Amino acid sequence: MGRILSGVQPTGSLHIGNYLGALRNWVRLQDEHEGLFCIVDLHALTTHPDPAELRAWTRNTAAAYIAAGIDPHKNAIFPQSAVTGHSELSWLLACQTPLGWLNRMTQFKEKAGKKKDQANLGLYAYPVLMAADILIYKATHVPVGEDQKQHLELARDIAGAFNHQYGVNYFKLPEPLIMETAARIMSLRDGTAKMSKSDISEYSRIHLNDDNDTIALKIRKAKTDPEPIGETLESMEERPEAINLIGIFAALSDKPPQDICSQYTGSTFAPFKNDLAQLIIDTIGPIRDEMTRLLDDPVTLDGYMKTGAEHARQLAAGHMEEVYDIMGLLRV
Ligand code: AQP
Repeated sequence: MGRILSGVQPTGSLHIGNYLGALRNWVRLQDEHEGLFCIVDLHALTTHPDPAELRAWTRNTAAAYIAAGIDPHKNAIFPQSAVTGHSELSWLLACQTPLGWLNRMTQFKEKAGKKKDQANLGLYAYPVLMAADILIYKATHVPVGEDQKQHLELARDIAGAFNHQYGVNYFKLPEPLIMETAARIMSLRDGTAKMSKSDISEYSRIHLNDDNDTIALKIRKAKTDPEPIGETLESMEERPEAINLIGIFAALSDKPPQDICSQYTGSTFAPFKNDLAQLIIDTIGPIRDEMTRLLDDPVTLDGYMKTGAEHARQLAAGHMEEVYDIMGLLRV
């Protein structure tokens, strides 16, 4: 049985992009893998969250994992910062990582934008911490979306550099699990931009805790064009917003996008949007209700995270001792 590691940043309320691109796929993987699902609060610090909000979003993210179907009795669900080894290993791995490798990371370039000199070191070193997240548990597989592929590649390179530097075969290279069912969901306001927690427009995304009226309103307001739905996806190539809505419909109904296109060919967006809103409500509604139930009982929710953290700490501690030993750090 392989061991998988993945996480989401507690930087806001999770959206259907996080659900369709990550959470839903983790749920599908949990039967055949040992799962470690962290709430990556250390990564979130790169965005300087308000402390009270960070705590609240951490609980909210844990509740979303469980409500989406990740079984806390079978998988470890925990805040990344609860296992101090993540930060420790990150430093040890940073010392094996040439700057040139980090300079190639496109996500840093995108997130830092033109103000590169003002970006913090944490944002730059983000992929090293991600490598530590994976390697500290010797995870065999990492479910990744398109956007994280480059970071996983770097984690493999760092593991290889460590092995080479110390003449060991300690870290096995983690394999990407490219999920066929993982969908990349774009903003409801701009079909060329990823749906994101940090987008300033609330109307760009559907949160997992949106109520039914809000979901219906956001879908009604989602940007489209006056043209009817085309016969094929290719015929709609220049219409990213239309393609995105069809993609969301397809992902939620577990069908190929072309099937949805064929089903609605010639239709205007109004009836399509009604059906899409209903489909989202049917999927998200039960998750939202379960999240509310979990958040109303923080003692139980924190208890799940405590148990998850204890298991993760145990795994991590053994590996850290081995790493310290390999590197010649004297343990007194
Ligand atoms: N729009 C998306 N479509 C598909 N998958 C997505 N993911 C995020 N957005 C989409 C997947 O969710 C996981 C965790 O993401 P994250 O929150 O740790 O970081 P992110 O990718 O930066 O997500 P956001 O929403 O854009 O957050 P902010 O705005 O805080 O940066 C990943 O597996 C990711 O692929």
